[in-house]
Amino acid sequence: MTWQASVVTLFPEMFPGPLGQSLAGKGLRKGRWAIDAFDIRGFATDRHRTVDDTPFGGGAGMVMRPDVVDAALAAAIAAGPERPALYLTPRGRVLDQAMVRDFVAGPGLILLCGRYEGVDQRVVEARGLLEVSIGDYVLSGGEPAALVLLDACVRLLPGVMGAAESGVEESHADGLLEYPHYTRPADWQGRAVPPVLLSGHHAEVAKWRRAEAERITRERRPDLWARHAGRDRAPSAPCVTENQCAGRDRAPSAPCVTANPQDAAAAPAMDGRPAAA
Ligand code: 6GU
Repeated sequence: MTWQASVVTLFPEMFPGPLGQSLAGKGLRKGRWAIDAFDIRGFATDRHRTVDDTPFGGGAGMVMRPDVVDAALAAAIAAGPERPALYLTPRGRVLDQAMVRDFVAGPGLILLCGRYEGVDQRVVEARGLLEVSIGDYVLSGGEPAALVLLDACVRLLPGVMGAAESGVEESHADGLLEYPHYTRPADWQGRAVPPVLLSGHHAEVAKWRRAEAERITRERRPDLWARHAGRDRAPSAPCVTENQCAGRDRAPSAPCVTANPQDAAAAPAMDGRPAAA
C-alpha cells in the first residue's frame, strides 16, 4: 500500500515542490508514496470564489470560512477515510520524531493548510483535526510546514532513504543529538580528525560517538537530555494516533489524541503538548 499524502490548500501548485527532488522525488516516482492537492478555492460556492471573511469580534486579517474548508476536507477524506487529518498551525502540538514515526506507521495523512489568520475553529472541532506546529515561530501559511512534516515522514518510508541504517543512528532516533562526522583529508587547514576515528578500533569508535552524542545533547539541549536520562522512569509524551499505542510496551502517560481521527466525538483537538505526568 502506497503511503498517501493529501494536502488541502489554497496553493496546490506548491506541492510536491521540493519533495519532487532528491530522495523524496525518487521515492515519489517509484511509487513508495503519493501526494495529491485539493484546491480549497475550487470548493467556494459564490461567483467570486470567496474562501475567507472578516473575523467575528473584530480585529485584523481574515478567517477561512468553515463551509468552504469543510467541503475541501470532505473531498480529501473521501479519498482515504482511514488517514489521520491534521491542521497545521503554530497553535498546535510541536512536531517531534516520535510523532513522525507514528504518522509513517499509518496509511498516510491529510494535511489542512491555513492562510491569513487561520481557519474557523469549528471545522477543526467538527472534523477532530489534530493541530500540529513545526516550531515556535510564525510562518505565513501552513504550506511550508506541510512540506517540512512530509519530508520528515517520507524519508522514513521503506525504500526511500539510501542506506537503511542511516535512519537508526541519526539525531533524535534515540532521544539524543547525533555525534559529529568527519571525512578526508585527515588533516585540513591544521585541524586533525579525532584520532580514535582513525584507529580502526570499532568498539572504541562506538564508545567515542556515544560519549559525543551525550555531551552535545547535554550542552545544547538540556530539555532532551533530561527526558533521555529519565526515560526508564518518566512516561514519554502521549501518542498521537493509534499506531503508536499499538506498538508500545508500556502504558502512555495520556491516551491517544486521535483514536479515530475522523470521528470528532472520539477526542478533542489538541492545541498544545500536555505536561508529562
Ligand atoms: Cl504549522 N503554520 C504556521 N503558519 N506557522 C507555523 C507553523 C505552522 N509551525 C510553526 N510556525
